[in-house]
Amino acid sequence: MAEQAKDGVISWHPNPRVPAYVPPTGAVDAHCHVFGPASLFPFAPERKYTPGDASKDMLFALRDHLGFSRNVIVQATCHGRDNRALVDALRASDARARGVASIAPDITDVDLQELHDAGVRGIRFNFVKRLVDATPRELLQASAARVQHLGWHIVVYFEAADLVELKPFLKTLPGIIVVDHMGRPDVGKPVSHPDFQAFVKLMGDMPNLWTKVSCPERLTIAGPPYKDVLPFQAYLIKHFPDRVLWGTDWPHPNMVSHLPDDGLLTDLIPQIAPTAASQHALLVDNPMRLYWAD
Ligand code: 0GY
Repeated sequence: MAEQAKDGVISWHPNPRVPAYVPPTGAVDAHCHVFGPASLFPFAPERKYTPGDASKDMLFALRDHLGFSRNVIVQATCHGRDNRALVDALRASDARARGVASIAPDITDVDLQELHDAGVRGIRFNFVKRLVDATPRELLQASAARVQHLGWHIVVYFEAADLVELKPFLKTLPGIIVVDHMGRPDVGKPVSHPDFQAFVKLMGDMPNLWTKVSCPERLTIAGPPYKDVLPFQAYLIKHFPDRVLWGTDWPHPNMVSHLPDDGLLTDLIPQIAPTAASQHALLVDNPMRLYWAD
């Protein structure tokens, strides 16, 4: 099994290659995380896994190594609703990182504004059962309502099997909604399969729905270089060029099948976004619109 909640797993490649592909100037890695250090920012008591520390300095060094300019750091479930490690990284980034936080609906306006000032521009709802216990939908809707005045968006992470059940809920959410990792399609079935096409149809029906064409390393059955996932990424980029984001997912929490090489992941970009225009939209225009509009 490629993913499971396990403790102390270091899932990042120790020596990612320098990509041959050079991202456009200003490129954004729009899905990555920081973990700890646990001595300063302890993991949440309710977490389902305890990763190794993955510091902001390591993340920023990887950004430079891969040829990116900016990061979007996404709150992971192991830190629960304690966004201190995220805020610490954002404040140290010299405005080159923005964040997606996890909040409780009763967060104060002062705390929300503090997150905004640090660079948070969205909140994340996680529905993956191995990662979190369920939160009542009314509380999520209340959280969504709390962040509208700040112009934030909502990131959702779910398994493909849960799309049908989640669809009515997604339609109640205000503003832009970003679906992590293409809604986690089963890449053992073709792009034309009704399951993936149901996600495509939802993208067509909801002009406020975006997605991250990320995580081939999680979705693959074949393994690197992830040839079985590329058609899904390419399809979404082709059909929704102005509503797609790309990210490394460093430090790849819960990956146990192999250590993903972030240089390889970067080198796959021209295979999923074959033109300079589509690469620029994916890596610069779209994330800048969502995270650096101000
Ligand atoms: C990801 C994927 C995973 C972890 C989390 O919040 C999290 O803990 O999202 C995963 O295990 O699939 O996007 O980082």
